[in-house]
Amino acid sequence: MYDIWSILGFQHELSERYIRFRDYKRTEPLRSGPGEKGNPLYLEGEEKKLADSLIEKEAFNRIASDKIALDRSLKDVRDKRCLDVQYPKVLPKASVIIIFHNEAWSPLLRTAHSVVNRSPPQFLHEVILLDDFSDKAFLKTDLENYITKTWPDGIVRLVRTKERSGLIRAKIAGAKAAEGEVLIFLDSHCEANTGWLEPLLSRIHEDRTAVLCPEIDLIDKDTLQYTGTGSFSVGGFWWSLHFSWRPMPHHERLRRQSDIAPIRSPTMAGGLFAVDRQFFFKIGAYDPGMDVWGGENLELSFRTWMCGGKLEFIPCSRVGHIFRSSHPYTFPGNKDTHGINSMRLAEVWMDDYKRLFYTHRKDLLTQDYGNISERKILRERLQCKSFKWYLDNVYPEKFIPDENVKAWGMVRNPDSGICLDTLQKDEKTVFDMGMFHCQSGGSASQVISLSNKDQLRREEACLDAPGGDGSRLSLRPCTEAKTMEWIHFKNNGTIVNKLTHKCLDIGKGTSGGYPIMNSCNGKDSQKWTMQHYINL
Ligand code: LR7
Ligand code: MN
Repeated sequence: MYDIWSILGFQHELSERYIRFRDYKRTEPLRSGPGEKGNPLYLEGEEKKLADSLIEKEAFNRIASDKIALDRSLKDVRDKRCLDVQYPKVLPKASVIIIFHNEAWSPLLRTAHSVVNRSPPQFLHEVILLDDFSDKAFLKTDLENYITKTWPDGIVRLVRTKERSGLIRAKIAGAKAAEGEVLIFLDSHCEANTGWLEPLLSRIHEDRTAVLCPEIDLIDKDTLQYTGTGSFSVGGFWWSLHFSWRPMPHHERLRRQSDIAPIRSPTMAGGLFAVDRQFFFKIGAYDPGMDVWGGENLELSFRTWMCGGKLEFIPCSRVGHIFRSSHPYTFPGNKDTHGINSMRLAEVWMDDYKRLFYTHRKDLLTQDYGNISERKILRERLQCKSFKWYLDNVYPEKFIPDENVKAWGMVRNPDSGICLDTLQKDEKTVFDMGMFHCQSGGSASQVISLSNKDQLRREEACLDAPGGDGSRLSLRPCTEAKTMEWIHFKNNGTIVNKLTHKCLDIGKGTSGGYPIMNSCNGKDSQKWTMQHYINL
């Protein structure tokens, strides 16, 4: 339990600066204090009360965060094999762009400190704090003074937008202000961990078309505990155009030569990534017509793959992010910016597949998404590939509800006018299937496909019915189980489980009906139609 610098008698303050300019493989400062080594901080008494009273407004525990050193130490959570990797001595330099709007003091500055302290100085061109028109008083002169006092060498600089731009235009502004060869974007509540920078830069050095995400570790919003992600998931998407995490697919496991090799991913979460500056602008930066929050992450992901780049997660690069419970800032005009931004993305990049987005977001059809001609010209000019190419080559596991299926749409019992319905439950959990009045306008939670593999499924989950008479059906991750296979007889309307030979039926409870399994009896409650028949 010692580090070489304390043995040599350096004060920590001093030794950190010294090491910063000499040896970037420095050890973490040896300190004990709240939150050090990424440990959790539990508040008590009055402090806890105060923290609880603020949590709704701030969407994380600001009191705990404020008690933790702005340059706290972290545990090195990397795979041990990362320590043996030799990176080139000469690498392109990075501009790290931290965008923020009304961010709390301690997370913002902890992000900046973590970047400066854990980046080899020869590879760090600058850190840009890009203020998207915050109005909190402490983000004015107090912040300016803190920056000049703390980093007199000017490595950290503040750039402010002249109006509220939203995070997408703020990122464009940051990229324009940056001078480094490589751009690295971070949210304003992150902590870069040991060795985070070199693997990103060296991969870009190798391939200028690679857009790279660090592995995103978890900083707990209540205790600020830093926990390494162990999952090495990849990014996907829902047809509603929300980002999702999914397990690394089998073909990618096979392709990779080592457990610490880059992981190809169809999409990124959006906030934390590195990209060659020239390549970023070449493929169209971001769509400046997108407002406030949402959609730009999938837009950049699709565009990167379709226009000649690639998207990868880098296991040896680790950055933590505070996952907050809500957005602690306003949405001017109260617009559904995710929805409207996603329309722009669907219209420009998804070709015919935009139909599946609108199937899930019928409510948006009347919305005005503005002018997209510039983005269409961009796609034309870059000669980007089709969305079908993307699905076939980059995301072949993605289930397409109306392709390679026997039938799809609402599963309706004509007698009662009731349809199978997930009741909007989270498809990543296991739950009992529900039912509801059929929504003629279309509701995503009623869109079910009978696939060519005879599974009755939603996007990610399948109907499973192993039980006997009166048992309920569950929606759970699709497997090869026979209890997940079904035959739909169009002539008599029955939907029969292949293993149990029971029929889909309607049970009655105190709070309405729900689907159950029963011995087939020819009654009206066992007759079903599917909305669209393709091949049955
Ligand atoms: O108007 C705004 N202006 C801003 O500058 C609104 C926000 N911001 C800043 C804000 O201060 C923050 O630093 O933008 C950043 C992102 O906002 P968050 O933290 O509220 O977003 P998020 O973490 O909930 O959202 C994720 O999805 C967004 C979609 O638009 C962005 O891509 C975020 O960057 C992204 N964050 C991540 O991917 C972090 C890792 C999450 C995971 C997994
Ligand atoms: Mn964030």
